[in-house]
Amino acid sequence: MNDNKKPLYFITGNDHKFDEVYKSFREENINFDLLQSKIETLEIQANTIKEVAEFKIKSVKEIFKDSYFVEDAGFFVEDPLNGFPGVYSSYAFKTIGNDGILKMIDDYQSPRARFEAIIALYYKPTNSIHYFRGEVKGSVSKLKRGTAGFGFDPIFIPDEIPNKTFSELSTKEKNQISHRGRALAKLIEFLRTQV
Ligand code: ITT
Repeated sequence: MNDNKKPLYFITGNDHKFDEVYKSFREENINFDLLQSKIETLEIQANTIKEVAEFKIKSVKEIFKDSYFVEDAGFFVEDPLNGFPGVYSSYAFKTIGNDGILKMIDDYQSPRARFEAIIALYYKPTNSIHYFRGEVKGSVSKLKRGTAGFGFDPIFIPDEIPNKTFSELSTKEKNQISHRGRALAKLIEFLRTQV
């Protein structure tokens, strides 16, 4: 850790998420050192990912003396699944996985989906919570394609790069257009203005 930089903790048990955020972070010239924490947070079942993130960040308030953030994300198949799995993404991925989602969509002509991410930051200098949202819209591939990334990446085709799934992009390419990358850009902009 660079001594001149302040620690900033990203609390996540998901190493893929941390890796994506870390790669974006290290390209930015900001005065924070990003560290991963796998401390247990309380994860509630709620109607929006913002509520999940809000509960999570408040549940570890007394533990950190430095600033920290959590990030909650969801995969929403708007058409034809009316937003499923959304807030149930983690559970749906573990149980039915990408194959299960593809089976539910079946031969539907042009399925539409989006990823949404909410970063909740607990900023210690002012003892305040800040939220940063990111979204990416696209379609669902007929088959799983690609080997990079994680979760629903092999079946999501972003509108910005309509011939590739997220799993066929490098981390850098994914970060430029992804829900997480977009939320992170807003967090970084905020942190820049604070130092
Ligand atoms: P945390 O410890 O940070 O909570 P998590 O894996 O539980 O990690 P989320 O609840 O934020 O993460 O995400 C729910 C699920 O949504 C996750 O398990 C993935 O299956 C999926 N997901 C989230 N972001 C994704 C991405 O960028 N690409 C593909 N799938 C993603």
